[in-house]
Amino acid sequence: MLKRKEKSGMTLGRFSAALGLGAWLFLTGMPASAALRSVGAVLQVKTLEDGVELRLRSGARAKIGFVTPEVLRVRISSTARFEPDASSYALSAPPPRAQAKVQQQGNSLELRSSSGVRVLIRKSPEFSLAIYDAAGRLISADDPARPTAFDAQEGAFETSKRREAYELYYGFGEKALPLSRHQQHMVMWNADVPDYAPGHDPSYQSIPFFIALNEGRSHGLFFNNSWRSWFDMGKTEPQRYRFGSAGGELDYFVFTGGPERSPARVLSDYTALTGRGALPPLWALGYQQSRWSYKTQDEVLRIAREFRQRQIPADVLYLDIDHMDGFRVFTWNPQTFAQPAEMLSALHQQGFRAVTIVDPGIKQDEGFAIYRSGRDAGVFMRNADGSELHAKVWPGVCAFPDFTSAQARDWFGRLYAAPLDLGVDGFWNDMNEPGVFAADGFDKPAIELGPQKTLPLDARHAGDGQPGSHARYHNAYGMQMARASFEGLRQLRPEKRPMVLTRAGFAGVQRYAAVWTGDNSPTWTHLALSLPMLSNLSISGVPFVGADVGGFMGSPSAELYTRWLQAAVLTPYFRTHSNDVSAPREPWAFGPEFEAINRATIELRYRLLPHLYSLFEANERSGLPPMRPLWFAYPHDTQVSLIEDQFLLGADLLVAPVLQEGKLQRQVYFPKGDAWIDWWDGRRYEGGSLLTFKAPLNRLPLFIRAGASVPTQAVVQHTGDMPRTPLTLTVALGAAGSGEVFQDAGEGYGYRQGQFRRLAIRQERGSAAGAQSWTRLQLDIPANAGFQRVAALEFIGLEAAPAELLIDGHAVSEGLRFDASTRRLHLTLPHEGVKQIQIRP
Ligand code: MIG
Repeated sequence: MLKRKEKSGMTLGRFSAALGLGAWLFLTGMPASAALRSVGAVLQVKTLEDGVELRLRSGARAKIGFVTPEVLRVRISSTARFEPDASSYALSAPPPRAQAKVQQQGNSLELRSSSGVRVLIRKSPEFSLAIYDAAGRLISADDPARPTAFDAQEGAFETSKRREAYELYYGFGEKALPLSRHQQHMVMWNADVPDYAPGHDPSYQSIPFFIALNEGRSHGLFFNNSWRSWFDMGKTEPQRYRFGSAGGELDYFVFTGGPERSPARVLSDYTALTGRGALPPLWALGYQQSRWSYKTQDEVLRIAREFRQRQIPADVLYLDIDHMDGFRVFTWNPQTFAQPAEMLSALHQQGFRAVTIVDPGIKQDEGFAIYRSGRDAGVFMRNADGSELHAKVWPGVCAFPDFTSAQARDWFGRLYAAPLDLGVDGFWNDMNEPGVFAADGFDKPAIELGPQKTLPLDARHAGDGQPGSHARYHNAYGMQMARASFEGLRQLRPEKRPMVLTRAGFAGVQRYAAVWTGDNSPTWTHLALSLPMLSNLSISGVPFVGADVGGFMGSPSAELYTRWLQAAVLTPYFRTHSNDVSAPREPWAFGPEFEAINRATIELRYRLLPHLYSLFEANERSGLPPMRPLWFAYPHDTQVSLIEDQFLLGADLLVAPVLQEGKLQRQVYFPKGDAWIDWWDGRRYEGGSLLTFKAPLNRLPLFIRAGASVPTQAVVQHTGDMPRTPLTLTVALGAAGSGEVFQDAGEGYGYRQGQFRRLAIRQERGSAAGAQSWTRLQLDIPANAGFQRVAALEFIGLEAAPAELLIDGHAVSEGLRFDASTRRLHLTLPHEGVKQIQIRP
C-alpha cells in the first residue's frame, strides 16, 4: 500500500485515477504538442536484482533500480530500447547496481534499498513513483496531474514532480540566473552568448543536475540526456516542476543525500557518477593574465617583464587567436610570433607559463597540412548527405573534428605535440559549443543569440559507436573536445597534469577541464552575477571555475576592476581577460593608487595558495568544491538560502566582496552554528548575526571560521618560488576544530604513488566558554620529504598576548610576537617536530 506522509495530503494518482488522458490534457491546458502521450499503466513487472523492469501500456519500458543504497536510477524509453550508459558522455563509468528488495501489493510496487530508502510505484491508471528516505520522509514524487509523456513521432518527452512551495533548486551548471533556480525556466543547449544579459538562457555549458533544498534537507537529480532539454522549476506552475527533452531517453538519477539528506552527500554521490576534477598543476592556481590579444611576442615578453618589475605576482600569460597564422589552429603568425620557442623559454626563465587558444574549427585550406591530414583521416563531421560539413568561424570556412569519435579525438590530441615541443604549458578550448558565424557571405560573427549559431542539427556524429545527429550530441561536443585535449596531453606528457580550459561543457566536464563563464561584461551587474554563476557551477561538480576579471566585453572603470579582482581573488580559476577593443587591463593599468591595491589583492591569493591547493586535492577525493555557496555548508540556516553576494572558500573562509559602485561598506551575514574572525583585525563575530563592515577600496571583507587552521605563506612572485618558501599555519582560535594541509610536487602524478605529505592540526578548547579559555593545538606533521617547511604558527583572534604558551609542555618566551592591531600572535616554530602547543590567555 502507498503510505502517504506528505504534508499536502495529495495522494499519488488521485487526479489520474479520476481523469482519462484526454480530460487531463484538457484540464491542465497543456500547451505542448498534442502528440504527447502518457506512458500509461504498468502492464508487466520483471524483478531485477537492483529493482524492476516494467512494460507500460504505451509500449514504453521502464527500468528503475538502485545504483547505490542512496542513489536511484529511473529510465523510461518510449522505443523500449535502452541506450548504452556511455551515450550521453556524462558518466565516468557504467554505474554500479545495488540490491533492492521488491514487493508487490495490489496496485503498488515497493523497492527498498539496503539502507531503507523506498520507492513506491503506482501501477495504474498511470505509472508514477515516489521516493522516501529511510526515515520515511518524502524525497520526491511524480505529479499525477502530469504523467510522464512521450511524443512517439518526434521523440520529445517530459515528466513532472510535485513541488512544495518553499523548495529551492541550486546547481544547473552555468546559468546567468540568481542563486536559487526555483521558478526559473531553463534550457540546456550550449550556446555562444557574448555579452549575455543576466537572465539570458541558455548558456555555454549544460549541466542538467540540481540539488533541491527543503527545510534543511537536500536531494539531487541528474537528468542524463545530452539532447536539447529544459527544466521548468515551478515557473509555469509553482506546485510542480517539469523537465523534458527533445529526444533520447528519460534517464535520471535521484540522490537522496544519505540519512542526513545533506547537499554535500548529494554532490559527492553525483561526482562519484560523473567524475571529479583532477588536481590541477599548482601553477594553474596562480594569477593568470590574458587579453584578446597580446599581439606580438615582444608585447607578451614586455607584459611578463612588467609583472616582475612591478612585483605583481603572476603565473600564466595567455595567447589568444591572434598568435596564429590566419587563425589556423596550431600555427604561429610568422611575422608577429616568429620565434615562439625563444619567447616561451624567455617566459619560463621568468617563472611564467603560457597557455594558447585552440578552437575546434579547422580552416578548409588545401595548403594547410592539418586540414589535409584530418580530411584524409576522415575525422571531420559530415552533413546529413554525407559531404564534409563546413561552417564559417575566425579562419573562414572550416571543417570540424567529430569529437564524438575516438579516432578523431586521438587525431586531435596528437596535434598538441607541436606546441608542447615548443614549450606551451596549457591550452584553452574556445568556441566549442560549437559557435559559428552567420551563414556564408558574412565575415563577422552573428551577434544574434540563438541555437541557429551552431552546426546543422541533422549533421552526423559517430557517437563512439552510437551514431547520431548533432541534435543529440551538440551538448556533448565541447566537452568531448576538452576530452580530446586532456587525453592527448596525458599521452604526450604522462609526467605532467594537463591544464585545459574550456568554454562549452556538459555534465562531467570536470574530468577534463577548467571552465570559465565566457564573454561577460564590464558592469557591476555582471560582477555580482559572477558569484552565483561560479558557486552554482561548483556545486554542479565543476570545481575549477572562474569569470573573466573586469568583464570581457569592454573596459571597466578602475574601481570596477579593483573590486572585481577582490571578488575573484579567492575564486578557483583567477584570470583577467578582455576583448580586442578594450583598454589595457593589467593590474597596473589604472594608475599607481589602484596598482598598489591590485597588487595587494593578488598577493592575498598567493598567501593562501597552499590552502587553495589543499582544497583542490580534497575535491579530488570528495567531490566537494573549493568554492561553495553558504546554503551548501549551512542548509539548516534559512537566512542563507538566497545569499549570493558572499561565498565560502572551503569550509573555513567566508568572502564578502563589495559588488556595488561607490560602496565603502557592506553587510555581512554570519551563518549560524559557527563564530567568525575578521581576517584583517582579528575581531570575533557570532554566527546568526548580520553586521555592517567598513570596506574601503583596499579592503576585501574576509573572515575565518573559529576553530579553523589554514596554511599560508609569504608572498611569492609565482608558484615556482614556493618550494623554498616556508609555510605558516594560521589558526583561528575560539572553537574546537581541525585543519588539513596537502603538499606535493605541485605537478605530475607522484602523489598518486604516495609522494605527498598531509599535515593535520587539531584545536581543542578548555572548559571556560568564549574566546579566552585555554587552547590546545595538536600538530601532526610527518617527516618532511622535501616539501615546504612549516616554520611558524599564527594565532588569530586573541585579545591580548597570552599569559602563557607551552610547546610540548615547555614554556616559551622567544620567537613570539603579538600584534595588537591584527590580534595575531606569531610563533616561530623551533622545528617541525612540535606535537603540541598550549595557550593560556
Ligand atoms: O568570437 O578568441 O569567449 O574569451 O577572447 C570570439 C577570441 C572568440 C571568445 C572567447 C573569448 C576570446 C575570443 N573568443
